[in-house]
Amino acid sequence: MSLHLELARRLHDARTNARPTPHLTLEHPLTVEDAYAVQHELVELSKPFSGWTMGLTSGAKQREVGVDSTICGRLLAADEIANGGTVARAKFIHPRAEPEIVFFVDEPLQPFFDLARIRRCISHVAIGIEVIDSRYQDFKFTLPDVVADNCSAAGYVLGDMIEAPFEALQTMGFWMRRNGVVVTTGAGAAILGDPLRSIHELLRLTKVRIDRGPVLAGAVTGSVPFAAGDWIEVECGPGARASFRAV
Ligand code: OOG
Ligand code: MG
Repeated sequence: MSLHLELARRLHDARTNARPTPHLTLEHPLTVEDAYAVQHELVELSKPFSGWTMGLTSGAKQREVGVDSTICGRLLAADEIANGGTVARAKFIHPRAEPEIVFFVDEPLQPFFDLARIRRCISHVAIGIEVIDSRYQDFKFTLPDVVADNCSAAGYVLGDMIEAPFEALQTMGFWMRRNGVVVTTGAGAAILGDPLRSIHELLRLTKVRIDRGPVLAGAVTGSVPFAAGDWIEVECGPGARASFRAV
């Protein structure tokens, strides 16, 4: 078995059994390229995919985890949580929720596209929530570790459509409530100055054609932990919402 597959199996087991594992670079000096190869093997073990997730596209997130590069991973169909639905806390190790902007791609994006071309391939934008759950002990990792771990992706809610022009996303306010209390706030421009740039970044990182599906642009604010019984809701200026309850 290749080392990449062996490490992917270790992460897959940690995910399936909700039991953390020490981060990989403690034992293996992985490059970022190796890490994407591990991620590839990992997501192949958990197919089908439903889209993409961008990570660490805001300063708030980069500071939270102490890694200052953008990263990308795959959304897994099995990880979707219905908007307004429930998810079992026991599925996760140490889950956290974060507010996301979701771009729906419905015409193929090519790696060389500029922002204007990218915009024409997006049918609509929605608000969303991502559940992140690092498979590593204490949520501690380096850049290659988090890439290998599919960017801590563990769940996502696709929420209401955001009815506003693309330009309005930059100054739009986003907030998240836990049990009705506002716990984080931010503006769309926290994501690379303009959330649409996150798609440009995705194309730069993957260098592949992206046909369709939702792309999470990366959290607008830092993440917050949640426990069984907690109700998490995100909302933005035009009133679009997404929520779930942990049970
Ligand atoms: C990495 C995942 C980051 C985002 O939106 O920035 C991410 C982590 O925080 O564990 O999903
Ligand atoms: Mg995220």
